[in-house]
Amino acid sequence: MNYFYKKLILPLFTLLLLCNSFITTAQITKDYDLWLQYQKSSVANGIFKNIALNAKNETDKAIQNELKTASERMFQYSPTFSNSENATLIIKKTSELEPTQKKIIDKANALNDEGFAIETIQNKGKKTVLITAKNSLGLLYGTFRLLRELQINPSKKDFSIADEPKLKVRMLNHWDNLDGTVERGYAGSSIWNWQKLPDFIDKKYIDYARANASVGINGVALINVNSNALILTPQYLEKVSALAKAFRPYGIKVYLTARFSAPIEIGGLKTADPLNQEVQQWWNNKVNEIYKFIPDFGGFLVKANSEGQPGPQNYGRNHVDGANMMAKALKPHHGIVMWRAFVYSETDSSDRAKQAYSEFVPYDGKFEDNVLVQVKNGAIDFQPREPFHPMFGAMPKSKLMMEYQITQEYLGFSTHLVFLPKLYEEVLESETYKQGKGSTVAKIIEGKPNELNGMAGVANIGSDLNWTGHPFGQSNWYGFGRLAWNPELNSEKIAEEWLQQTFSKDSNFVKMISKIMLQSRESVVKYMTPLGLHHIMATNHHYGPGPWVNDLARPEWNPVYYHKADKNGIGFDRTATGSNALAQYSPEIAQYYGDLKTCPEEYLLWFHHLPWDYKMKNGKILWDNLGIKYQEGVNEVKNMITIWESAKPYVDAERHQEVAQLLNIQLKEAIWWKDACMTYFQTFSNLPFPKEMETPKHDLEYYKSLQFPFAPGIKPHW
Ligand code: GCV
Repeated sequence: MNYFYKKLILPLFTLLLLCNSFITTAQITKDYDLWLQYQKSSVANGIFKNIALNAKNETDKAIQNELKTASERMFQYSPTFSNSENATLIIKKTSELEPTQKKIIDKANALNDEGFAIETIQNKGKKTVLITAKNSLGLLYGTFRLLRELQINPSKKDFSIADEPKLKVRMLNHWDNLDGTVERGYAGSSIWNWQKLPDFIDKKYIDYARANASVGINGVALINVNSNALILTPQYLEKVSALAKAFRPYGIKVYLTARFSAPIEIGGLKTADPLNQEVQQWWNNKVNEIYKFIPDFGGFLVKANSEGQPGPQNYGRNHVDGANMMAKALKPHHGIVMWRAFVYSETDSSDRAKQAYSEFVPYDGKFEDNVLVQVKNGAIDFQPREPFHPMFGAMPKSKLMMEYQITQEYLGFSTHLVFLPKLYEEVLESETYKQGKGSTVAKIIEGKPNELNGMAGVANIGSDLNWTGHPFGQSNWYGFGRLAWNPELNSEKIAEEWLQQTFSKDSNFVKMISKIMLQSRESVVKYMTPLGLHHIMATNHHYGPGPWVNDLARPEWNPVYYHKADKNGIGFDRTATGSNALAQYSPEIAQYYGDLKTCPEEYLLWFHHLPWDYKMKNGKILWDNLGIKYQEGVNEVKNMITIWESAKPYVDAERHQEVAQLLNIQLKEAIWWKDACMTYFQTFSNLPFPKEMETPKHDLEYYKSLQFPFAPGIKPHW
């Protein structure tokens, strides 16, 4: 027995254990590697055999490392880096190329500083791929582009690409707190380990930088806009400087959120009044100190006089006074200020959707030229669907940058599969008509040639092994980066290329799964806030439905403020008979949304208050349509589950199972949303549920009784 055990059972058991740990490690790697999987290719490609790259700086070395990893994983050989005449791939700045390459030199030199060209050329009679750019960062972006092309088509040999970013500032805003929690974070805790910094540089920081650079993200605001002045003290600046050093080879600049009251809190001053000379001097000194720690520091991101944060209005001053004070301190160092326009006031009783416009538009043209006014995509707050923010196009003499949310605060946290580039694209493509036809939101934020412009996304990244909580959350990080590089990109293309790099190049798979990704945003709108409903989420944590909430201190914190349901009907009248928020848009848009004949059903209850029996285009009444939409949302999630099931042969078992489990949670929650909202609204409509809708399992009291004091994303209490 002992012999049998030693010779047979033990080795078998060990083998099993090993296999198991191998699977687990492989799984961790796949989840962790994001879209930089560099999957083993079945075709041979010698493109990386002999690379002419003269690595002179840290960015060049980052290029080398990336190519080595990619080549070994995809084609199972290590590249040789030399300047040999037999190069299979040449990576050189335009200034280093022979004049015989004039055509491609001119092509690359015509691009902006971060642009690059990739061309297949004849070199000593042989086909050779050349990546060229004005500087190392352009070469890095060119390398990542080549790697993307090869991940999608490993046998590709002919290239003729020239590309450059349309926006200068392409950044992630982390809402990470110094205690390691993440406001509206659903993927674990913060990835910044402040306690171990500056001495411990986690490999994760480098992989984070690689992922960002691969899609062109070039800036990171490290901590929450609800800021803590401590981040500006030398103790923390030393830590920030270590992160900046780790990110620098990848072209990523570090930005900090600046708490407006910092001169008082950490500076010992009695005031933070922006017109006070001592305060201005304090910021000048502070900025000089920051640049000593971080010579390429990007600048400040500021949330002021918003949701209780301090700001210039505390001293009877305005946003221009506050922003320009910081801008003046940063200007000598080429730093910028991103001043957020997310404001709504407890003393302003007008429609919350109008307040940011009213507060900011009068100051058009008054901001310093290194100030970007950072505007959320819609006027309320990152809802599943909002019309574009009326500030876009309304401040032609100022620079406006876009703020999107990548983390899914109002879109099912990290448990729902929702492909957000579809939402981003819808906003970017919106016509503002502010500067005539064709002045889309994308064109507005692109601004005038060579001027400062940008896009920010509130990160969905955390300490989870897969970074984003949901494997498909990675596509939102990826897609945000791609659109920040080029706001005119198409979301379908983004979905496809992400799937090809992250999961499988199989065309059946890509067709099937890109379809569910592209439909997923509409589904979440249908099962949460159909027909233009908005902000009816539960209080504070925003997890699940709470349309009944009506007892919060400020009126605009209550969902009842937004849906205005009563026995006569539902919806927010923002036409001239109501809040007239429509007047903030161009006359074309005001007319389009204001007229019930043209207003798209998606925005019906955003702009109109309508009776329950209002006849809609399909001949059915509003109440029935509401139920039908909720049900459609639920049905579409069921369909996602079926399609994902049939994708099993194309996806590794672990990630397949992960997504399958999450989709089941999504279905449960979609049903919860439908049932809770329809049961509540029925108390006003007094009408039976439409026959198309599955009957709720519980009564309203049950849905109202559900409490989630420990839902993630809010300040923890123990
Ligand atoms: C960081 C919403 C969120 C807050 C967030 C705020 C903002 O209100 O719920 O968590 O605060 O937006 O964008 O400043």
